[in-house]
Amino acid sequence: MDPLIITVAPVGAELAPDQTPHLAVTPQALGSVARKVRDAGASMIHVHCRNDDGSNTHDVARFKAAYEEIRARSDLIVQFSTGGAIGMTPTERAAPLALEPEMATLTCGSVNFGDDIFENSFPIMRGILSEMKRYGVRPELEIFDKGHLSNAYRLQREGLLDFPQHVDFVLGVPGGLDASVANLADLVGALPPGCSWSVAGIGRAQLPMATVAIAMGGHVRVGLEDNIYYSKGRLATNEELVARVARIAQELGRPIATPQQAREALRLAPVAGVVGEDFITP
Ligand code: KMH
Ligand code: ZN
Repeated sequence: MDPLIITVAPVGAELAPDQTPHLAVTPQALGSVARKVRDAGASMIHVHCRNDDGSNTHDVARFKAAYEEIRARSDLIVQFSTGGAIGMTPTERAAPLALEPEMATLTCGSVNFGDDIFENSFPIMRGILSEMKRYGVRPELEIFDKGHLSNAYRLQREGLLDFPQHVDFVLGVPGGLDASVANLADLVGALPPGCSWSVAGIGRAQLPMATVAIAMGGHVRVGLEDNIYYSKGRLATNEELVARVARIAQELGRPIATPQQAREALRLAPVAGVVGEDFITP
């Protein structure tokens, strides 16, 4: 099977600093996480940023500092969030794309999000996609519900998106599609030919979804954005969550992708100044 791409989502926007001591608040802390998860087997990092007080920000200068810290300490594929946090404007959410990260997320539709609504109307999606095109940023399609795939096909018909793409199924958000093997298999079966996919199971669904994806030939996203526990009542670090996925993959005979291998699999251009490293066995 293809080498496993492990994406880490270490920060997110919903986590409060008093929920875990392991939230990377500063760009320096994010750089340190990048190094540790790289050593544990990650090949991509999904980036949200916080202010020093832990509040959410999509400030371009803060993203630039985070990007530089990650790049200085690792060869990970850097993927910015364009989802941001509930309440951010679409313009705010898209602003860091000007830094030309290799990838960024594109959530393919609105979804209930706990008691809130994560708003991704067609005008919002078109606007974010056009900024991605402008800055040469590759999207990762975030699918929280099956209708989001239909929305992606509509964007394709409008000529704004071409396939194949890399797709991330975010399953188990309260308000989105449940994290079940049947739902995951259904979504994978509905993908256009040639798409690669990963799954991000929320909360306690993270580990079973990751394990199933490894066996199915998909890829995996883990990290504190989606789940803060290693086991019931025991808080996790990002590197522990990555290392566990890498160990399970090794037991199942699935090799782990280095960032360079992941770039090749995702057809991303090599990044000037980024030197590939060998995978370090956890
Ligand atoms: N924080 C959520 C509202 C993304 O990063 O693109 C949106 C989110 C998705 O996390
Ligand atoms: Zn995110």
